[in-house]
Amino acid sequence: VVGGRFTPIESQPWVAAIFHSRRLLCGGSLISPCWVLTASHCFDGKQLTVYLGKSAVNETNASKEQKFMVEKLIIHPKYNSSNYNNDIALLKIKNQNSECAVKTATARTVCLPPFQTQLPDGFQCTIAGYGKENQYAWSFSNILKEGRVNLLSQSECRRKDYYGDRVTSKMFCAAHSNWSVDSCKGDSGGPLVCSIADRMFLFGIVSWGDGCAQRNKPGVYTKVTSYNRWIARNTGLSKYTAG
Ligand code: 4AZ
Repeated sequence: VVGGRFTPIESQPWVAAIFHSRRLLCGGSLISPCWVLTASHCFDGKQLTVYLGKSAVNETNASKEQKFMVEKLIIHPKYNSSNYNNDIALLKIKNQNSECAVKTATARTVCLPPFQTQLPDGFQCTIAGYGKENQYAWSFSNILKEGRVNLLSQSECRRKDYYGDRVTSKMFCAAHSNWSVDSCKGDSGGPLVCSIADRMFLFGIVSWGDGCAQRNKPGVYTKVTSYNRWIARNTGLSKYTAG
């Protein structure tokens, strides 16, 4: 995350850190005890480890974190790796005792918004992740960060000087009013959450953008409200879950 601030995992306890070997690969969000929602473009079928409750990437706090392997990886069948359309994937997680996540102060589920819920343009939401703190950084952030961004209208984001028709109806854009806050490399797969009536709902999955925190180049997010039925069908969860 560019801009924003460091945050304890307790503030974003649905955040999952997805590792390949010892390296951070992507973020994700816990949507039920056994399921993490993330981005398709993160994967090429390697062996993955998922952590919940991680405030710092290179520190292990056994009393706070939970470690899982991936029992099942479901990439959206219409994922298009050339334009990142349908950039959404589900990970079924289990630990060494074949158990799913346990709700604690550092790990809990996030709500899925009802199908096709539309928030107003300009609505303020929060992104979180362990990704780069600026576009040119050599490494990811060690500490989890969060930042506030505002939802942009589809028409603004499809302007020629923004992204034109690279932004599909299954994507939306979000940015800070002065372009100082954005998701960045390493945040992919992680959450954009919006608070409604004091509940946090997962509206977006960090997907792509031209660089990070660049003028007229907002972050682009997978529109989670287009996928309720796909998520329900593949997880057996009802249409949406309450955290
Ligand atoms: C990336 O490379 C990436 N500024 C993620 C998010 C954004 C740009 C790039 C949005 O994973």
